Amino acid sequence: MPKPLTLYLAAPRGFCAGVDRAIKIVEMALEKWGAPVYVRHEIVHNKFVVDGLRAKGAVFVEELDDCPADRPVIFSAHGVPKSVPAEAERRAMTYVDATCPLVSKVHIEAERHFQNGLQMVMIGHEGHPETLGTMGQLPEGEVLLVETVADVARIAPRDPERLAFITQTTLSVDDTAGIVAALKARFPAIVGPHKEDICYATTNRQEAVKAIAARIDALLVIGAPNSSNSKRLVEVGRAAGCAYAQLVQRATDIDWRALDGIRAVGVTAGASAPEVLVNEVIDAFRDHFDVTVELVETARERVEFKVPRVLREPA
Ligand code: 2E4
Ligand code: SF4
Repeated sequence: MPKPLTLYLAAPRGFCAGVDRAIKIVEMALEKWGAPVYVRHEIVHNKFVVDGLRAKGAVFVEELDDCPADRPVIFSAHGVPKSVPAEAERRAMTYVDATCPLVSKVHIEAERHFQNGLQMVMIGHEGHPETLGTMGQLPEGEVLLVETVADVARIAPRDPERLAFITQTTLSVDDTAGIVAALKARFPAIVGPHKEDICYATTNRQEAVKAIAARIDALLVIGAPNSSNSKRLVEVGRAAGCAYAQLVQRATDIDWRALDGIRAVGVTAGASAPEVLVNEVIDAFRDHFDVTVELVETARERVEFKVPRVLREPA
């Protein structure tokens, strides 16, 4: 007899409005221009999504240099440095920017502070495409990157009185609050957003994990190892007291021996993870346990973003 297990399913989870839009952009570009359509960087950080679009004729590359000038190219949801569209224009390429509007909002913020003569501190993860894209909105040296509270003590701004901060959209809400507090303590004149630039989807997915953390013996986050927002959900689960919290790309990644004897499991998915993989994981649990699914919904999301006009017009 399989043992009883309560599976707490977090909501919201999975695709956000920016991911929905980015995937739609690639699909609509393929319909409009036919294959191949080039995509600079994984459109979103999910192998399943990328493989699906590749099968329809999308070609994923890391740099614009790897794209021929006579085929359309799409920039990923994470955003690109200003040099990328500039180079596409120089080469007279057709391009569509799938940067999430909430990432673009941060780009505009950075530009505005720069125009006002402020140097920027960005809270983000070094090397992440969103961080590279946001820092790349301003000239070299205008954005100082901090990843931790300890980094705040290390930076050497030009003028501590003329500083602003911006953040990556997918950070841990709680860790970021600590970094913002350290910035304000060291640079009382620093200006910034009301709290940070973490988006609604990141915030809501972390809140949902916190709501289930106390009830579960294990947490599985469906998402890719390069997905920042998904990795943050694992950390949030651990910080909220769930000792066993793991990132899994799909059901085959689940370590069933580690889950032996559990009575309650939490399941969520990062903003780039499709719901089919959530269903696959739930079905896998049904093969091992007598499962009761309980939905734990902490927010309802109604955000939708339009695709760029060029894709809404006939070819
Ligand atoms: C763009 C901005 O940034 P992250 O690594 O979490 O990206 P991922 O593709 O996993 O999620 C979608 C996304 C895209 C989130 N923020
Ligand atoms: Fe946009 Fe937030 Fe989704 Fe990122 S996680 S794509 S910022 S809505």
